[in-house]
Amino acid sequence: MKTKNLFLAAAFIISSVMGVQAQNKKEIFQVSGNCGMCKGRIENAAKEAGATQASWNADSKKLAVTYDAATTSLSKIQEQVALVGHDNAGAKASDDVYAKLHGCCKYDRTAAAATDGESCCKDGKCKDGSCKDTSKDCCKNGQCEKKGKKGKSCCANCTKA
Ligand SMILES: [Cu+2]
Repeated sequence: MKTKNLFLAAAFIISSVMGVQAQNKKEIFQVSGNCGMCKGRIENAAKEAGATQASWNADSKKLAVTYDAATTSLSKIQEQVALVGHDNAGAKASDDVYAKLHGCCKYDRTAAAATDGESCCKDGKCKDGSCKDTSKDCCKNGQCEKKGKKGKSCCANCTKA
């Protein structure tokens, strides 16, 4: 009896360890959008593509996803998010789908273009003239951020270069 219990305990521990190793990956990437409706749409699309967790932040425009790399991939998630109308770091929505988005969801595509690394940042700094607020001189993931202050991107105020 004791041996059996020990065996069960060992089996349980081994299976939990293997469970943790179910190739769970966490990624954060940029997704264009505006409002709560966008949030629901983006997160649903990510889950439809196999993400176990998806959380989009309307301020930072960042989508955090958790997924099992054995069943889906980052690009699958990004393509699904684009399929429902939201440009993102890995895929671009078609003009048709974008045109059908609710009025409040029609994010500024020119501003989104300005948040990519090339148009907004150069050598880790905001390009001259690309950001109105030149005190925000750090670039991270293609977005300008104020030095030492995490979060809010000043790319929202970017003027197209
Ligand atoms: Cu919206």
